Parts: sequence; C-alpha cells; structure tokens
Amino acid sequence: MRTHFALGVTGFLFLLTAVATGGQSEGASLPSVAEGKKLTLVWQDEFSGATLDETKWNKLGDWKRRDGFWVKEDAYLSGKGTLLLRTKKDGDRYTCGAINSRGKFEHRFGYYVARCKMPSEPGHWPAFWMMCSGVNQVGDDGRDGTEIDIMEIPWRDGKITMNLHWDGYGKDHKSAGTKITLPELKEGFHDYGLLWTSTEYVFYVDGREVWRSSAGGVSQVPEFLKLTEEIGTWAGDIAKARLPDYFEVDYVRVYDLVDK
Ligand SMILES: [Ca+2]
Repeated sequence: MRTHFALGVTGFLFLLTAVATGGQSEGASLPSVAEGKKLTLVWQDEFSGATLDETKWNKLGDWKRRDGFWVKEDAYLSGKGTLLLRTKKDGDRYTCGAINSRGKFEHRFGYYVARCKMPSEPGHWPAFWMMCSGVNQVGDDGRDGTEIDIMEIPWRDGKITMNLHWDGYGKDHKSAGTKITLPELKEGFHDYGLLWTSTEYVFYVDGREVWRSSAGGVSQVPEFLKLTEEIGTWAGDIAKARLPDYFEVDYVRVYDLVDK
C-alpha cells in the first residue's frame, strides 16, 4: 500500500512539474463555444522532428521582402518541437524566415491557434495570419477574401495588433483592427487564436477573447495559414538589433466548430 501511495505522489508531482514548466505543447487553452457546439481538431503541426514538414508548408524565399529578404534557411525546426523563424544579418543584408500553407492546407471557418514566443530585438516583427488570392478582388467587401492578421507584434512592450484587410491594397483598400497591451506576452509562450464563423471573427490570447469584428462582411472562402517574420521600420531600427533573433512557434492547430 505504502509503495503504491509513493508512486502516486511521484506521478502527481511529475504532472504538476510538466504543467508548471509550460511552453511545450500542453498549453492548449480553447475558447468556450456556443451551447450544443464543440471544437474538433482537423489539422495540426507540432513541429516535432528534425525538418519542416513540406507536405504542410512552403518555405518562402529567397527574395526581397520590405527592408530585408525572406530566405528559406531562416525557417527551420529547432529539433526540440518548435519552429524557428530567424532574423539575422548576412553580409550587408538582413534576412528572415517565413512559411505558408498555400496549396497544402486551405480552410474556412473554425478555430485557428498558434503557440508562440516573441522575439526581443527591434526592427522586425512576427505575425500569424491568413490569406487567399480573393483579398485582391475589389467589390463584395471582404466576403470574397480577407487578410486576417491573428497577431502582429512590431513592439516589444507586450502590445499586439489584430487586423482585417480586404478589397486589395490600392485605392479601394479597407481595413479594421485593434491594438491591446498584455505585458505577460513579453515572456514565454502564449496562444494566439481566431474563431472564424460565417458571421464573425473572434480573436483570443491564451483562450481569452480580446477582440471581435464582422468588418468586411466576413470572408466566406478558404484561406491558407502564414507564419512570418518581416523586417521594417514599423518595428524600429534593425541596425540597433542584436542578431540573430528568433520567433519561435510550438504548434499550429486548427479545429472545426461542429455540433455536439
Ligand atoms: Ca473583395
């Protein structure tokens, strides 16, 4: 009896330790959904293994992007269950990593969540977002496609921004968005989520609602995922950054909202 009791305590302490250390994959905090509905997992990448699963993702590059370059070598797995998007100086140019799921996973509606750890240096910014070619179609508001920025973080003080863009990027461009500050986001991993239904977008941080909008009439078409780093003055002066710097992603998971 005594032996069994001891094992039980050890197991319990192990569990507590696993929860307390956080950061690695057990942190999923799903939002509460309407009565009679539930979220069911339909797609995920835990970024385990040694190399990025290119049946799910495209590495972007090598080409110019804003004030730097997207290069494939800056998007890779850590070998410890995370994706790293690196920002570095390479000779006289700055480079960073980016991936998308275009042509490999495109989906509409449901709950999309990425668990991410932010970089610390200025001059570049991480983002988790969704896109489709219809974003460029003027007319029909955003119903034929909306750029959905689940999070973008050009600041280093815990401030984040969520945005919607539609009807192209020219004179007909329209957008809606918000900014909030959550100082805890400066440290460790946090969940950035979007619940997208046919009538509304609801944005979450660590399972807690931070913004909702139906601006643009809500996209009704499948979109692909993007995890990116970008270099530009929106995030400050890259020349002042101690590089390399890293945007780290523990997982991306996608759930459908279905009847119980
Ligand atoms: Ca449109």
